[in-house]
Amino acid sequence: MRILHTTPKNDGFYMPAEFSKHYGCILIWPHRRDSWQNGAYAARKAFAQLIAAISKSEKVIVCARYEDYDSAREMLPPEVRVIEMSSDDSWARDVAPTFVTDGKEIRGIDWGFNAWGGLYDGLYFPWDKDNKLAKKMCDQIDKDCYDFRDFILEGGSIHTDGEGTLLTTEECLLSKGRNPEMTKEAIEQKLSDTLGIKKVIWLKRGIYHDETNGHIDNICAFTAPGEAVLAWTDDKNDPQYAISKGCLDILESSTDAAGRKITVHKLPLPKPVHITEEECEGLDNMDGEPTRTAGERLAASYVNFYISNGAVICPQFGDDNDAQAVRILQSLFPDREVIGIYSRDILIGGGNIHCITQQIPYFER
Ligand code: KQY
Repeated sequence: MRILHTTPKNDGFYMPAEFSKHYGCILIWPHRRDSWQNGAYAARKAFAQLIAAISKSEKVIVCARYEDYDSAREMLPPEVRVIEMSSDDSWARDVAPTFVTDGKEIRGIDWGFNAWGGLYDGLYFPWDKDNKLAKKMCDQIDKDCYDFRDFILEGGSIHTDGEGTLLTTEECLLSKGRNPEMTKEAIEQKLSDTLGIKKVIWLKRGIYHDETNGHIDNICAFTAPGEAVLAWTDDKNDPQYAISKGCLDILESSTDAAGRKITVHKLPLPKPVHITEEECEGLDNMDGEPTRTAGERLAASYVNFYISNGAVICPQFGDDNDAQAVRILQSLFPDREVIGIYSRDILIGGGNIHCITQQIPYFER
């Protein structure tokens, strides 16, 4: 594996859309006691269900720590590859490589990772194992790796249409804990050099109370070039209403890199989800860091789905809107089966299905 110090754009590489063909998907077996209840047992069951669904149509690689290897191997289907890899937590979207392609070959990008805000407002310390995972994964799958460790970026903070447009939020990419020395224009230039982006659509904020500083992948996602889903509530008393309305106004007045207007499909939110006392009791304190507080609102959203080659796998919360979310996604992805997975035990960790997956695009060589 080569570590590259050139730019993907100059080398003719760009980030493809998640809905283009994949080679496979990377996940990390959950283990962190302050993220996942009861020694991560419930979360592991939800991860295993998701992994079984993804592995029906693409390869799956699961990273497991030395001490969790047997658990992963026993709970996962035989066709899933389990590799030993250290990590601080289990958010493959944010710590695994972002892949770029020239249409034939793929290469990884190793961004800097600082646990969503470093010492300013990061979510745990230390994060050094997570920060090494992307490069190690490129080595595992024998793909060259671009070194952009001087730029803090998580995969969950960007969505692309594969045709030069990138969606993100100001709340996240302009946050003080990421790249405070960079202007908005300098960040756009970095996204152009690294991902081949020609147009950035900046939404203001992500889902209310999302601890990632408003990752885009919980509020808005491309479903096709020129088409996006947006997390939506009609409840004007919910603080989410003004956030989603602000996003809608920006999306409806934007054009993409190809000059197209964007068709926005509203994806209803579940009713607000709050963590219970009992769930909090299942979380263990680590290194004196606070865990969650009973009654805290969790950032539940159906937008946090994963698009595999054969399916769209969508979070479910036991809410009246679960079926409606599946129906809307099915109408937008007629060639894939939309599968709902009950994911409250993933949500308790602070993210959802998209946050724990990272696609590896298809490659010829
Ligand atoms: O949503 C994500 N991409 C990551 C969430 C991290 C939560 C840590 N508790």
